[in-house]
Amino acid sequence: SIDDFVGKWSLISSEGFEEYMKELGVGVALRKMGSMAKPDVYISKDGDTITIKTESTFKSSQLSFKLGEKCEENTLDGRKVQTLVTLDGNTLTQLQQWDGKESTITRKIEDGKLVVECDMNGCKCKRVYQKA
Ligand code: DKA
Repeated sequence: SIDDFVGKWSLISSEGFEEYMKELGVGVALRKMGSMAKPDVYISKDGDTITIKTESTFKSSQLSFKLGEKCEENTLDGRKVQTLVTLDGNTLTQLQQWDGKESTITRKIEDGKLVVECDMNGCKCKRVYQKA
């Protein structure tokens, strides 16, 4: 359930993030900072509203949404996207759409860790967070 995701999470590993950011169209300076950042992700729930807050030393972002309801998201790299988050089984899927493009971010709990997988045009990255 969504309750499994609630908590503070710290990044412990990251694979392919640089390539994913490149595919998103993120510029070189921001990619450099993005690659070095070790963000903390706070996931909380208030009624049926879920909030995912990402905090790093260089940039932070916050997204609040209800499952199955489209909302507008301002991403860390400055995209303004339409976002739809759904929960299928134990996988939280975030679909971002903008300018005729799309990217998905899935999150699941595996062995007590938060596993985040991002995909843009088949360019995938995997980031693992542990409970802080
Ligand atoms: C994560 O939560 C992945 C978040 C993806 C952010 C994409 C843009 C970052 C640009 C600095 O670990």
